[in-house]
Amino acid sequence: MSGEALANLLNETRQFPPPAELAANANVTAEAYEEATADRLGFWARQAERLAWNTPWEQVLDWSNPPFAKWFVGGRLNVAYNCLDRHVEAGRGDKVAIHWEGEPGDTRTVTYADLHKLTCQAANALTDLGVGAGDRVAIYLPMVPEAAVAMLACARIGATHSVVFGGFSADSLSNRIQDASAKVVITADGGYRRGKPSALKPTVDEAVANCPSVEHVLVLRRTGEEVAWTAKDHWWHETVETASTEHTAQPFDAEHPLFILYTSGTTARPKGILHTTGGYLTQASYTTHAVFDLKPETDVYWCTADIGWVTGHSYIVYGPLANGATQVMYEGTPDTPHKGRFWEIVDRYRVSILYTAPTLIRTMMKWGDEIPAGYDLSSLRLLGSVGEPINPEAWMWYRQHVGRGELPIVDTWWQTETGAMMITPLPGVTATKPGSAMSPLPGVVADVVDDQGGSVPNGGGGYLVLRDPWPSMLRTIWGDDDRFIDTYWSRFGAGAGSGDEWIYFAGDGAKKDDDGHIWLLGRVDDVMLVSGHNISTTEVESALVSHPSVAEAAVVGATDPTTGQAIVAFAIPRGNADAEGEAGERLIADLRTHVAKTLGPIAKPRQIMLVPELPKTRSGKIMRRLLRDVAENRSLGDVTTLQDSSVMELISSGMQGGK
Ligand code: 6R9
Repeated sequence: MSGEALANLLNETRQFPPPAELAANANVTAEAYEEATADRLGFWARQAERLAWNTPWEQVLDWSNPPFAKWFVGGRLNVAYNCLDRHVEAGRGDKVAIHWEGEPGDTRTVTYADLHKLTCQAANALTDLGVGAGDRVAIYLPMVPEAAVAMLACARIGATHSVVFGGFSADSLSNRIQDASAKVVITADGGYRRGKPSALKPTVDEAVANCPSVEHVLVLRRTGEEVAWTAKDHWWHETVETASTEHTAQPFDAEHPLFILYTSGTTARPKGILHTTGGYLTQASYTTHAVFDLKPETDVYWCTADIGWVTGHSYIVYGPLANGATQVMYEGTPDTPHKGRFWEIVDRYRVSILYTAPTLIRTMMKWGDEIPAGYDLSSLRLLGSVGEPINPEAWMWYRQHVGRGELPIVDTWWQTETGAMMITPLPGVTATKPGSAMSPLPGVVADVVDDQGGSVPNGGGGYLVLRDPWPSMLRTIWGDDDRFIDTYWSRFGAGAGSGDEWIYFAGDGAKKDDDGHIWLLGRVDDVMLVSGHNISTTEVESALVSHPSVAEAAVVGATDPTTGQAIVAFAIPRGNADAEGEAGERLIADLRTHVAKTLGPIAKPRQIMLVPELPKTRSGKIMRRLLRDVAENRSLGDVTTLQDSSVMELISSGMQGGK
């Protein structure tokens, strides 16, 4: 990264120590770092003891065949037993596992005993349908408790689940079912989105028509809308809810495949990321305990992600349930029926830990400060962020307007591939800096390297890598070991034919500040090369968002005859900003100057467009590739992963209208 561009985020000097009371009672203290440094594998072995094992492991890590890791070799356990039975057996069956709220306002309170019972029934029903250990089951459901039940029932009988986000098309669903040769699909008639029923079953019918591996389809009734029926279909209420509630969980090998999750595929063919049992649950459980400082007796936790993403897997289902947490699950969108819906939910359930995404925080900024101010958010004690780099101004807004100016924020960096959090503050230990994910967790070894794979000094930038295997790492890409090696291990180190060390390439740009803290700079594919300088999209975006009139920004490099690439920015004005007509022109001029002032003249955008929305993936990440197409006057590439396809029409037509 160029010196000029680095200046901005490195100039971010604000720092916030943990609240004294939290630090004094924190689940994890600074000693954890020392312990893990002294004996990394011993540290992870101690975290694995958080779980109930039927057979103890003989070896913590087998790395004799890199990059194929085996953790807790020889150990056996059942994931569903760890998430449900052991809490019920310990007398906590009446504790609320899920406060569920449907989008239309219907609610359910699901205790650990309820969840256990339903999961046993679903496990029996799946077994009756011929599903056994090692079979694959596709799950295509809205955000209802049965989504967690379906996953846990698979885990209980050793079937490998593949959850597909309910917004994906028949084609995407069909490809994923075929890639995994799923035997059963679990779906619903539909779910509620944006104030109306949104059907799922017709998409499944279309997808399954091309999937000979599928023998049965289990259909949950949620909306009550009419559905077409095929010979493969079974109603959930006639199959699961009539099954026996008795089921004894069998232990599986620590390396038994737990789930496949396809990465969103913004660029290439989706990759089926494979996670296994013991290591995955160990790290999901430990990070929930350590990073959220979760106190299962008193906290009410809410992760706003969808179960179709890895965040929903690790931090709605496996991590929180393994810890016996009480959590909120919400079915719908944040602005239905009004823009205060999220804060109303926090208020109603007295949520104490909130885990959400920068895209949502920036959306809330755009909607205006008065909306969260209208609710009682005093139950909150810890805030989390995941999914994209969080711009310092969005971080400050989150702390100020949601966190009363005093709550700690954990900005957690991780990926579908890493399975669980990797780089994040510890809330009782770390003095946080707005915009930085700070440090690798105890037991995790991350670094920033240059083109040659050499570790960069403090103050330098380059590529984020992970140096040692970690328990919840992906084990391979389903059915494609070569692609696994090629994608993640052949850029640096032994996999690239140099050195003995196997180095995992995360695909993200990053830098170390003068204290050695890590700042994420976005996907390396998005880095711009302007007149020979590498400039990160994240830094220019953060500079734009630091302007009081900008809520959200996306920046791309467009081919330019003189500079190689030129910076083209798309900015969403804040709710209160005057951005029409001449005022808009003035704002654009002002923004260009503002970026040049904060980052240096090299980073001044050639062009800035004021737009009402940005193209995002269904998990809320900005799709810069499409904006690059617009900026370079190309026809748009693949838009199937786009959340709202009308956004691109709006942006393209605005673009023709001038600067
Ligand atoms: C958990 C999840 C992974 C990619 C990752 C990075 C971006 C996630 C981030 C972050 C900066 C954070 N990312 N968390 N960037 N700071 N705290 O989102 O998984 O959907 O696989 O995406 O998301 O670019 O490489 P996944």
